[in-house]
Amino acid sequence: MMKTLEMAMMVLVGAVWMLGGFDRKSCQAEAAQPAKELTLDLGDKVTMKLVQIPTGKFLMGSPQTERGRVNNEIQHEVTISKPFYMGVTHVTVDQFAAFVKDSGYKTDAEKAGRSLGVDIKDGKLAFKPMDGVSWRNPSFDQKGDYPVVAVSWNDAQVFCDWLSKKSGKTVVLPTEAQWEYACRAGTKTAYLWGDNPDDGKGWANCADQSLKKKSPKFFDELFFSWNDGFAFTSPVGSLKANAFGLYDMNGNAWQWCQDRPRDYDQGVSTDPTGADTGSLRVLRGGSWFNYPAVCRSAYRLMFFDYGRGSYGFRVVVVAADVD
Ligand SMILES: [Ca+2]
Repeated sequence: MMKTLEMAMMVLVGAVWMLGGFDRKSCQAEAAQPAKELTLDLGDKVTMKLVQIPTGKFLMGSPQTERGRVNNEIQHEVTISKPFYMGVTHVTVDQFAAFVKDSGYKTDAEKAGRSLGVDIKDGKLAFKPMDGVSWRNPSFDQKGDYPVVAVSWNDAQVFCDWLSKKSGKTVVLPTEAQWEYACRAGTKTAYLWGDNPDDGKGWANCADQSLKKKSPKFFDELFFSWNDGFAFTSPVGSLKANAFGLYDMNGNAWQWCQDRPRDYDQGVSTDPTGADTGSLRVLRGGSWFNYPAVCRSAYRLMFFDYGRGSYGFRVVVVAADVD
């Protein structure tokens, strides 16, 4: 009898799903409601604004027909079962400076005395190990409202631990699933603005005509066709936000996720997290340095725990700690 009931429930749940009953409660529909906000005080007159991301289901990964697709983006249904708050922007230089001032922390690049800086030679740009490169000087100009870059995954962890203690909330990096769910905000296209990279002007700071001017031989014809006005990083929050109110989810600086890479072959899943072991971490979103295929919402960059001038991060806060 119990088994019959359970089976009936499963059929009912399946039918509701197939008819789109859960779809009507999509993340985009919920995003239309006034979103709850959270402001954290970092001291030194610096604050951080976060917005609540509601629970929901989405298709993680990309369809086989997507231009620029990579095989590790197998599309699968993911449920985000717990709401969370996400920084509306990357962690900025000013926010990171408040952390450093309070904690005295030295980043991995500062301890090593060097990191990957930008080298432009004969019209071609490359990242190369350079002395003195760190978040204070990523080898190009940065202002206080720019995303902090040249920080490692480990640096981001220490920042999160510090802000957790300071705020009394649980501050962490997003899982890869949380990141893509928050990035898409209900969209199913390659980019937030649609499938055509040419339509992205005003949405993202990527490898555009400004970068091409500085580095004409770099990537040859793979630049975006538009000019976003920035060869390198740009002030956070200055372009269009997605439906959740998040800025720069495609472009500006890569965003470290909490996870080690995992295969997408597990199918339907709830709140998936990364692999338990491995030396790589996942970064998402693309950056000022990247051509169209790499700035897609589904693209997964996997890299060692090492900073460079296109790597930054944003944080999330467990909603149960707030509401
Ligand atoms: Ca640009």
